[in-house]
Amino acid sequence: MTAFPAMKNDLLLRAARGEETEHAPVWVMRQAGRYLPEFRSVRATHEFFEICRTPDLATEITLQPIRRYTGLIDASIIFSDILVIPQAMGMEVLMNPGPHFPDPLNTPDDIAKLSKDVDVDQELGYVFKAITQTRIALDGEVPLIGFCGAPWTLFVYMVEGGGSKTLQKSKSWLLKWPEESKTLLVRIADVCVEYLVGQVKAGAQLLQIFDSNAGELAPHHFAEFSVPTLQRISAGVRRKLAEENIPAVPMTLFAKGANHALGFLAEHSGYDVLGLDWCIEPSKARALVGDKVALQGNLDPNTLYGGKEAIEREVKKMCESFKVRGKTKGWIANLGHGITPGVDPEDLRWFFECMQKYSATV
Ligand code: 1CP
Repeated sequence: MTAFPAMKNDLLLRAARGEETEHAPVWVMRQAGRYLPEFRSVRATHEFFEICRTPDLATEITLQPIRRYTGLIDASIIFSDILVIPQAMGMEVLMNPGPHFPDPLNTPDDIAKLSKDVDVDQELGYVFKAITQTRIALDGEVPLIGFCGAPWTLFVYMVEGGGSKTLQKSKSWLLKWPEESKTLLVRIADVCVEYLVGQVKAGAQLLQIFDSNAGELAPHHFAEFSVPTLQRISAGVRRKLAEENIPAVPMTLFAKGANHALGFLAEHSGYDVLGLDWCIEPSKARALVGDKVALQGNLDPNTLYGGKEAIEREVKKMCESFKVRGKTKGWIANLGHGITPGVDPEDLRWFFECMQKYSATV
């Protein structure tokens, strides 16, 4: 493995291990994205997946929020998308402006169209290259997060052919063809494992799995169809890293809308950090998970449209609810979902400033 610059700020990694920190490390999902004029300016002349596939561009965009918010932001996340896995499995994915699959999986017979034995180094080596380059360019300023989509969330895109409000096709799959659905979910999970291990080898220091569609499932369907592959990923990544004598990295699971499962996930999912959406009180979430895991989240992203006073008030409230006896411990501050394109970057700066102030351990 490449020797990387020494870390100057490891708050994220300490919080992920459940430790007490001077203040909560903070980053936001989709922090390199359309709300930033410098992102839109690169996007004006480059296609979305062209940026993902060009390490110099992916590095540049990953660094944009780190440069803009130097000293206020505690993590970077590699610029890419969860849909690079369906691409690696042989599916065509367009972004115009949302994701579109011209040839989605209509019935289990279509599983045969997916590539067998995906060679992740060949198919996704461009992400590994971007990670290594970015880790060097960061020069130890903040840790670098790698990520992938959870099998259930990717299954939905592959079957629906894009974003969907009802998930009618994917739910029909689960009900009509439960065994074939599980076969597909496992196929996706095994690519996720190889992909995440490759990201760690390339320099990723924490891994996040996005199960953005978890909350679309009834609790018993989440338990039957999503949880087994989430566990397969955490166990598989840990085993493979150990086999190759590579130190483990913390793993975060963001199962949006699955707060009903927090207690179970803390005990049995194999993740170090659980991401929260904004629909649960932080203190309630902490009571459910005990000290088994660190927590990440969870300000409603729309708070950033409420003006400075509201942002300060909501941040203060969130900090009071996350703190345990005045101390910030095992908490990574974030929004409860991705930042949206209309946010004023100066309002995000104010969010970061308020976070440093109100999350400080007293
Ligand atoms: O045209 C553009 O520039 C598209 C906007 C965009 C961006 C900035 C897309 C298309 N993807 C991304 C980057 C991205 N996506 C990151 C980069 C790192 C970061 O800064 O956070 C990450 C982590 C993702 C993850 C992702 N992509 C998720 C999971 C997180 C979430 O928000 O729930 C999902 C569901 C996607 C799919 C996707 N990609 C892009 C869009 C617009 C969508 C969602 C569309 C939909 O289904 O409604």
